[in-house]
Amino acid sequence: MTIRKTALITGIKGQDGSYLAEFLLSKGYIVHGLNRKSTSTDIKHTNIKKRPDAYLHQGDLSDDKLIKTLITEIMPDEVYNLAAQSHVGSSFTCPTYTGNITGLGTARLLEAIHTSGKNIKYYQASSSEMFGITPPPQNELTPLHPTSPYACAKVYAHYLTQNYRESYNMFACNGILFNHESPRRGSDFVTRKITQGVASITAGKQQEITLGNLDVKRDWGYSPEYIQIMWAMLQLDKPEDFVIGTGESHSIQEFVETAFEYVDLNWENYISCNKNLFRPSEVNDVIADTRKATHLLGWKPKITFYDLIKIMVDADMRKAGLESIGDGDELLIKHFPDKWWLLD
Ligand code: F7E
Repeated sequence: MTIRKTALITGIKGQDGSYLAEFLLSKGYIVHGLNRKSTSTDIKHTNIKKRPDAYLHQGDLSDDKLIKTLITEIMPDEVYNLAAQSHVGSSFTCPTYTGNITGLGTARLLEAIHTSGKNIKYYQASSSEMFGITPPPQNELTPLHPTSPYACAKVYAHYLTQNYRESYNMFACNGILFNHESPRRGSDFVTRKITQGVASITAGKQQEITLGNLDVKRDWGYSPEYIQIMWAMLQLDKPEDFVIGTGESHSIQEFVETAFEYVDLNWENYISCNKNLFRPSEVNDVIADTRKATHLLGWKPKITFYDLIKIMVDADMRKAGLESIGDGDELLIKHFPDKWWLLD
């Protein structure tokens, strides 16, 4: 008889958390998820709720007692810490909340795992934002130079994860993930703001999209691919940190141009810029150097920048009550014939 594994996912209602839950359920895991009351993303997590092997717990990483109770009562085999105040722009206006959830929340989890006495494997959602102004390409050895309260909190959590690994021999890994998107991305992140806007403009429900800095560049990949590599890290013989990305960067303007081109519109007629949306300090360019992940985990992303935009625009076209263009859906079927997540 095979013994089923149990996982605890913090941030289960978020983009990555919901995909990861579906992925682990498809692998036969029992999944527990922590989600905060006010999660604002539009994820249909009913597919998780309805599953007999999935359990949702309400609360957040500020609650010491809850975290300890969850760990001691569930005694999971694997913990995926995906919860965070993850909006970089907002972290400038709520730095203490960001520090408490994104930084200290990690300390609460690691300590609860350490004192539980069980060998629980731990995945920490580290971020390319930690590299800040350090020029690309960035890998596991690149110096960190955070440029936002969010990134500072992530740096603390990143080093603490390494510290628990080294001090207590814990199986704890940092996945330094570069931007990864999907139709489940919250609409306050730039990619979804654009694809939702494009669909809404096509449907005649919106006139324009107001954005901030169009010149900055990001290394954007597809979330369902990234959550599988989180799991793969915890299946290794020894815990290590990995940079995960696509290895190429594109500007916000390129994203805008491509998304409008897909629906046959000229972006210049629909985009306005507002300086109030600029951040006090920026990460100008990031490009993942993923040689380590390619070598040890076989990391090779399938979805390109252009595919990602098609997938996201198609999903938002459907949500806006329009026919999707079609390429995006075809790409999903081609690359993921055994797709374990629901069509958004
Ligand atoms: O911004 C610029 C903005 O908010 C991307 C999070 O998942 O990835 C994400 O962080 C860029 C920034 O993502 C708007 O200034 C222009 O340079 O989509 P974003 P992010 O800040 O890169 C990392 C890896 C994480 O770890 C984070 O948790 O786009 N930008 N105009 C805009 N950004 C937003 N949000 N809205 C705009 O109107």
